Amino acid sequence: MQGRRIVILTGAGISKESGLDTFRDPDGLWARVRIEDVATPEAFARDPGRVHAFYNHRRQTLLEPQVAPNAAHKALARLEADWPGEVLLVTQNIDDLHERAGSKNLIHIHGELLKARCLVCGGVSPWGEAMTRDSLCPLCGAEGTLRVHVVWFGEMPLEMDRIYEALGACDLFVSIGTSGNVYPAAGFVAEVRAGGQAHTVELNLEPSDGFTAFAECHHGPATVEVPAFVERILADGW
Ligand code: BJW
Repeated sequence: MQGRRIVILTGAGISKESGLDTFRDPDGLWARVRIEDVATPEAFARDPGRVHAFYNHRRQTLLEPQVAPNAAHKALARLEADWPGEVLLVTQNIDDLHERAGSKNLIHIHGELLKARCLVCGGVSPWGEAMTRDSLCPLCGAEGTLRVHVVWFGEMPLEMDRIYEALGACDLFVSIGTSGNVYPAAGFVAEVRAGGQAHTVELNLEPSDGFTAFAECHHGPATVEVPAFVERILADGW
């Protein structure tokens, strides 16, 4: 197993047991707010106050003391530390629970809740407080030009070249806690399979929309399935 490369994709389901909402479960965020009102560039242009309020609330929740990495986040950090090859973690999540668990080789394909981006200078800065229409850019000083550093529908996800390169070269692809509704992430398993070499695994509470594309599936809570899977991979490979 020396040198074999692993790519892991995570979604909102991995952070559910840490106290953060998913999107498309019956109690998820999209059951309470409309995507068109909070998660598109058009929504932000129309009503920035509403979009700021949506992300301010989620940032406040993320920073509550009881929200912490769970056993699944920690198992993936252990995999990266102990695996004798590259492990790339690609998360759709904008929370920082993978970093807090100790993951280092990590791409936030949909951005980060604890960062702000300035629409004037383009700079990205750490941001841990409420954002308003009057907030000042810490880098250029402009007023009212900040937005949360996340990727909305219709925008280009981040670091796609690096991700597709890793997908094309990996030996194992594991998808965890994602419903498989949102592209391009939902298409990663097909990309890997087109290469023909890698083993593909889904770990999710229930079968995702694209579960038939995976060679192996385990359905149950992430805090159970992910540590068990990591244990097995570190002991026996796949
Ligand atoms: C558990 C669990 C537990 C629960 N244990 N599991 C038509 C066809 C194809 C594509 C398109 C199309 N029309 C438009 C598009 C493109 C569009 C898209 O995909 N739309 C679809 C709705 C069809 N995509 C885009 O616009 C993207 N950009 C783009 O495509 O650019 C062009 C491009 C071209 C070529 C190459 C590359 C790019 C941008 C998408 C941006 C998504 N943004 C959001 C919100 C912003 C961030 C935020 O506010 O947090 O990102 S939407 C939301 O969905 C969020 C998530 O990251 C994303 C994925 O959700 P996720 O993580 O899968 O969560 P859920 O809730 O859906 O699923 C949770 C799962 O966990 C469930 O299965 C549960 O069962 C499970 N679960 N508890 C384990 N305890």
